[in-house]
This record gives sequence, structure tokens and C-alpha cells, in this order.
Amino acid sequence: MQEVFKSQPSDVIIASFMKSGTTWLKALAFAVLHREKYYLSSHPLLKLNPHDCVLPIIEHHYATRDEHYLESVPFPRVLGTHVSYSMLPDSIKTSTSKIVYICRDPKDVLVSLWHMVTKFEWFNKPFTFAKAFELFCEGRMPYGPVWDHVLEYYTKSIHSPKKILILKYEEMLKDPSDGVVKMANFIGCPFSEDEMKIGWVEKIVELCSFNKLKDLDVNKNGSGAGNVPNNYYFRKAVVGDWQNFMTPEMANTLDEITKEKFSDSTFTY
Ligand code: PAP
Repeated sequence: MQEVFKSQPSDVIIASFMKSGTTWLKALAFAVLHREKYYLSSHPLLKLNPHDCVLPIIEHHYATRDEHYLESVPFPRVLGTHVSYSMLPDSIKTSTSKIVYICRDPKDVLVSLWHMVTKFEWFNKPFTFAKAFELFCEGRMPYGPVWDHVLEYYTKSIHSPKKILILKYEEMLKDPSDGVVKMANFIGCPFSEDEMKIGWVEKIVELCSFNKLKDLDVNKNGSGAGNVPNNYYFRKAVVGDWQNFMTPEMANTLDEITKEKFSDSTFTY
């Protein structure tokens, strides 16, 4: 991927650490960018999982040598990646394409990730939450430690605010319309006054909302890229579910790591 992938100037890259709100952001970015192409009543997001409306995870297509999939992605392309900033192909870093990065409280990331991996039949069982916690604290997982991942994108966004927009899952949940407007401005397709008046932003927020997407037949029963059942992407979508799985000591340990990792940075969750 680093050597071969060619980013196009109009690409919108949705970058994230796993379980940080990627599915949601892909849906929103796709709906915003292609809003003139589709009627809401027959929108692709009603028939396809958000990951399948875009290029789900660029690196997977190189890993599975299914690079032709790239050709089927409509322009302007929305492409997903979990790769850290330093490992992105140069063609993404140097093109005028935009990166929208979403992050989330690591405690909720861990809880979400643990629930997902334990659903896979092929996954080594038993895999206790305590073991997942230990590995997470040590950064021993695909894509490495979550803190380094966030820090790289965040630091880069300070130096290149036109290249990288940082969004936070918790803020998006609090005020999704604000997040959508920010993203639309950033990726160069702001909502016109007329669009605002007819409630386009709210319509997109509703179309991509957790409650709407999770109850669609395709997301209840279908499966998409990598044969992952689509319902695995939709669980609770709340802030603070970690309280139901972590002891106060565990939460404190994670918060301390977070504090230490970001001690030289202005970033806060
Ligand atoms: P991925 O890395 O496998 O793509 P990702 O979409 O980043 O996963 O994260 C999944 C989380 O987003 C889930 O959180 P939970 O386990 O704490 O519930 C999922 O429920 C949540 N999610 C999925 N779709 C939406 C949505 N439309 N709005 C808000 N949250 C969502």
C-alpha cells in the first residue's frame, strides 16, 4: 500500500483507531459528499453497510491483493484506514486529499473492541476482559497503542489544519449536526444557506444515526467486507460504557497512561 497506492486530490480519508466511530463517520462523509446524487428514500446507506458504501479499509485490499476493488469506489472517494499517520503512503500525505480523524475515550474503545473480537468464532477463547485490558495497556494489538495513534494525527493536525480535521466521538454524539457542518466545511463541500434552511444537515444526521442504521435489514442480517457480520459494528453507541466493565483501579490505570502519554500535548479527550 505504501508503495503502490495513489491518492487522488479529491479523496476524503476517514482515519481512526479501531472502534472509535469509524462506521458512523464513513456514513456521514459518504452522505455529505454525495448528497446531490441520491434521494434519501432510496439512499445506498439504506441498502448497504456504511463500510460497503466506501472503500472500507485501504490496507486490507493490499493485504488480500484485491486492489481492483478501488476501481469500483465512486468519486469523490471516501476511503477508510486504521494505519497510523507515520505509516500512511506518501501519496496521501503529499496530495491535497483531506484526512478526517475520529478518536474516542480509550476506555470505551477497549470495551467496544473486546466485545467485537470475542464475537469472532475463530478468536482464541477464553479471552477475558482482564487479559484484553492488559494487552491494551501494553499497546499489544493490531495498529499498536491507541495513544500514539491519536497523538501522531493530532500533532500533525496542529501543523497542517487544512489537511487533518480531528473529531471526537463524544462531541459528535453530543452535537452531531455541528460535527457534520465542520466536516462538510473541511472537505470542501459546505452546506449552502438554502440547504441549511431545508434541514439537509439534520436529514443526514438522521439517516446516519445509530438507531436508524442498526435496525436496517442489511445491518441486522447482512455481512460485508472480510465476511464480518454487519451487526458487529452496532452495539450500544454510548459514552461511558466502560463503567460496566472496568474496576475503578482499571479505569484509573488507563487514565494515568492517557495523562502521561499526552503530558507534552494540548490534546484532551
Ligand atoms: P470499526 O473499527 O470496526 O470500524 P467503529 O465503527 O470505529 O468500528 O466503532 C464501533 C463503535 O461505534 C461501536 O461502539 P460500542 O461498541 O461502544 O457500541 C458502535 O456501536 C458505534 N457506532 C456504530 N454506528 C454508529 C452510529 N451511527 N452512531 C454512533 N455510534 C455508532
